[in-house]
Amino acid sequence: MPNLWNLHRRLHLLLAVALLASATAATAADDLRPALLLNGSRDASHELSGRWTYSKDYYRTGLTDINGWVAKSRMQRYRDLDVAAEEAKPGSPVFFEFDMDRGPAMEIPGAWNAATPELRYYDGLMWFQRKFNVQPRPGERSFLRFEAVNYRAYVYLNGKEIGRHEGGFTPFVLEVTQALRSGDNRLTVGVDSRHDAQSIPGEITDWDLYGGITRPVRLIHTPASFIDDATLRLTEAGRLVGSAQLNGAGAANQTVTLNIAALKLQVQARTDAQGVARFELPAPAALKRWSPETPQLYDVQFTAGADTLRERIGFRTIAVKGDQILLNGKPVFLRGVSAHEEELGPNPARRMTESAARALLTEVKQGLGGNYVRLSHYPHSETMLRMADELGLLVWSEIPVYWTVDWDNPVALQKALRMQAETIYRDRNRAALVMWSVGNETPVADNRTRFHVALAKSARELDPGRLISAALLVERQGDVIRIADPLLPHLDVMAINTYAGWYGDDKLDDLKKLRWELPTDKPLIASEFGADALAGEHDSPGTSRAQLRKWTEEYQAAYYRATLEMLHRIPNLRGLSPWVLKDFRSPRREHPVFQNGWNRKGLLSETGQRKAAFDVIAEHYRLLPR
Ligand code: GCB
Repeated sequence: MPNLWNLHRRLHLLLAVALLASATAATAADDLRPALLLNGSRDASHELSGRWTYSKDYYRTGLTDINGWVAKSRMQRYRDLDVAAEEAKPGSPVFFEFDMDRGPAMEIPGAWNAATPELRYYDGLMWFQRKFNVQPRPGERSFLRFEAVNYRAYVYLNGKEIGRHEGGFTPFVLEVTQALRSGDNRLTVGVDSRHDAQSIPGEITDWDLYGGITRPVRLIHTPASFIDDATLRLTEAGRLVGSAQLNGAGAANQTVTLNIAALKLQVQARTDAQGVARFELPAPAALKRWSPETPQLYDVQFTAGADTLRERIGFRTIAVKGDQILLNGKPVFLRGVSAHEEELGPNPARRMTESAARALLTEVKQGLGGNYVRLSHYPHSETMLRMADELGLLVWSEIPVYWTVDWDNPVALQKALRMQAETIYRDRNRAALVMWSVGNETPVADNRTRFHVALAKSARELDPGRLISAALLVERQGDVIRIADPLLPHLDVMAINTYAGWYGDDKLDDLKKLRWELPTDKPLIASEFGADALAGEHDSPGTSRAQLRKWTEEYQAAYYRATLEMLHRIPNLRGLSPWVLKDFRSPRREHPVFQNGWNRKGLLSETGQRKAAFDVIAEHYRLLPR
């Protein structure tokens, strides 16, 4: 028999290589820009927060029937109909196995996992419905902007499908001008939280599932032609460079006015055939640069015809020179901490309100005396980024290319590239954001390196003003630790995660012996190091370091003292982000006494109680030379 299997494999491989080539080619193209952004604040926008009804759909029968056929009409949760009224009709032949109007309700935005105990570990498809009443004005266009739906979204308005999105942490915009009714409207969203081998992230992480509509949903009205997005940044050469993208039939050959009232700056530019107006001008002498010490933001206004887009933008430069990170031309040491997107409290729902973001970042800024936060392991909410801008905290941001991804799969690469582009277009006006990370702890291999290199290249192309990093795995031989990673030449800043003294057999006293033999031609950040402690769990006073027990606050504090001492022997160490600010939910963590579903490496407990290690870090940052 001919070796059909081999032939099949070879064809498959050829196809994969071809697809990979086309996916990588796409990195160079403008087509990574989402078709619609609707960034910035706008007057004509309504938040659709509040109570949404929901219906679980574990077998996905509202989406497809067996064999992938279209779902049975009695299962289609998105139908635009009053089920109760239909059922009340005498002799009606129809019957339904759902009723979105009479279903239970939960607060949106917010993950379902925190809504009821029954939904704590629900992982699958869930339908949501929100009714609203609007009177759109003639001639205007209408859009729905979702800040985040985890992980896949199927959106229907008044019974019509209007779009889909994959990726749990980035915004998407759908035009609803045609589907919207004057008066009552029925918005239905199917949310599928399930991950698979091709999703980003994959199936296993170390954080909560947090399915649902986790960030705000807005209905936005615009004139027929409008400013979809605008950006402005300070270059190293001291110039303000930016652009505005118009959308609509009248987008070409339009005047766009850029105005910064506080700087008495007003300039105009005309859009090209694609609706893009470009600005470049010397920065005014009066411009005050943004920094953690002086987080100066300006009200920047872009106007085109009847439309105005407002942004709060800070101006600063960030660069690497030799083994230094330079902020506004001066060396900076990043005194930080890593954080998940999870609010303080006993039952977080990843509902990052302004006050929740302020509470967390104030602990970083005031509590720890920090100037930096690693927002891990996925793009955090827009609220968080704006809060970092306002409070003055430098930010590392990353997409969840974490542990393991289907490296050889061009579709997975394309997803990651899109996700990264969606994040860059969303956040490129945030002065706080200085660094994109292209991966976290991914085992070195050719296919994985190719994947990361494609991400690094794309980030540089889309956003030339920021630094590129990745949290790398290290190699250990005896007491010597090295990085042997071909990704290094593609990074501006190296970053390493280390848990010696927590995972593995090292005692805290052993950390003294460890030798870090790392390249010294670039800055290095210790992007993670940490140990678990249950707040309130103590060793008896006077216990020697060698006798401390894991899980106690004393062990965690001693771990940090020993690790900080070790890390400061690395000559090009330029930043620290211990793992992690706060205890966070993780289904991986089920020690029945100390964890119960929580990763306990927080410097704070889940409710915000400071552990002894918090003071160790705060004291360390206070003593570091500025
Ligand atoms: C890591 C991961 C992080 C985990 C952490 C831990 O290396 O990057 O996501 O939560 O270790 O607690 O083990």
